[in-house]
Amino acid sequence: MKVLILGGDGYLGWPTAMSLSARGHDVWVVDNYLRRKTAVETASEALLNAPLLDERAAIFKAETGNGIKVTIGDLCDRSVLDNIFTIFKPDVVIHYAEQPSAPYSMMNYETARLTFDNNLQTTFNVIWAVLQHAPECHIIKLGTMGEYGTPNIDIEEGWIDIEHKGRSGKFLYPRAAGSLYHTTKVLDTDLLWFYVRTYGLKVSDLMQGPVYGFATAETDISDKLLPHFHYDDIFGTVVNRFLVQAVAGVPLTVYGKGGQTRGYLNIQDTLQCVELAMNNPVDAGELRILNQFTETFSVNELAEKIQAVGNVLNLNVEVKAIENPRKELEDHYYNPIHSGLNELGLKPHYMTDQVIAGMLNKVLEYKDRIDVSKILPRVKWS
Ligand code: USQ
Repeated sequence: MKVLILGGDGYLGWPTAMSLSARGHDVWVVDNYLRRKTAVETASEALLNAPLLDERAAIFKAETGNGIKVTIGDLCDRSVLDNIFTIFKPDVVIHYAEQPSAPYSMMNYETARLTFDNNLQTTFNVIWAVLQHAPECHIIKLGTMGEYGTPNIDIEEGWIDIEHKGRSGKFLYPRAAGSLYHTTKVLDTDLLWFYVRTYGLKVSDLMQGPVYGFATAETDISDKLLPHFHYDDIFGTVVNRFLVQAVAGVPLTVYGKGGQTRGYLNIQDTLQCVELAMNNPVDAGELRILNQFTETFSVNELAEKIQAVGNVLNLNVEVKAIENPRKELEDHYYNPIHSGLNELGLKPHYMTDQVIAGMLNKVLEYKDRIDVSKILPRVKWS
């Protein structure tokens, strides 16, 4: 297939590009290096210095013979997508091109505005590029489990049947996001749903939980092909942060009571899920929503797991609850359904002790690059 990946420099975009290119697809990536720029501006540089896209694509080509086309451009500028769609006419577009950090979106007016403008404008331009140049193209959009929040009822896969005053209907599951970033994903879903039901677009919206890890089949070739790996309070997600904290000798930063429960997945499973969605396209006029995670943990459970494995590796890991910088429930019901991707054939890579040990050992190779001043939370929700 002809696959266009938006946000191809990112934590997930780059591994997806390599994986699909290695499987023989014709892959084109676009990125404007927004993440690299915002990371420098907020003193949140990643653990590993990933080379720029052209260099990574050249290394990948030299090592495997598989090509990845690269365009550096801002998807808020409509002409970037117009030009690529005119030449390439993709069968599928995988849309990761969003500002993905909840804390970044909550820093101040400028970061909130950038998150809002970038995420909505990019999704809007993707919709219009598909409408005007390739209406058969399947849009695979990365959403987030955070769109649903933590309601006191089971979370369905995107849709809910409601009976009301003797009548019934199917509706988008109620959303209650906990940050402006997560709210932009709610707005994306509504925008896509409008264009799906009105113009017959084909969309898969993947509600992803926090992803962890860095190893994929292709990253074994060279460490220069590893994705960005953030451990700072702004772009690092909880598992990756705890791994680095364990190695650095910093007590694991459990926010508040630590009962916050989320659905997690290994980076290898993101690649699988996206490929499964791609190989099983939806019909015209369908918005398919899939909850994308493989297992749920509370923050306390994650801390205990990483502490236990870290101590086997003689890391003397401590865990310390600190004041929660966010506004979120710290003790709540959480039962999200996630059968859709399993039915499509997902074979999960679970967070076993062996997997945790493998990740800790990789971080240990880069221990001297850890800057502990990037670890404690700098952004508060109020
Ligand atoms: N947390 C801690 N300690 C830390 C960091 C986080 O206790 O040092 C807690 C948070 O308070 C939260 C949970 O861990 O309750 C998850 O936080 P996170 O930073 O790992 O994830 P989050 O900000 O929710 O966002 C991440 C990605 C985002 C994705 C989302 C999926 O950055 O792009 O959409 O995970 S989800 O969380 O299911 O919405």
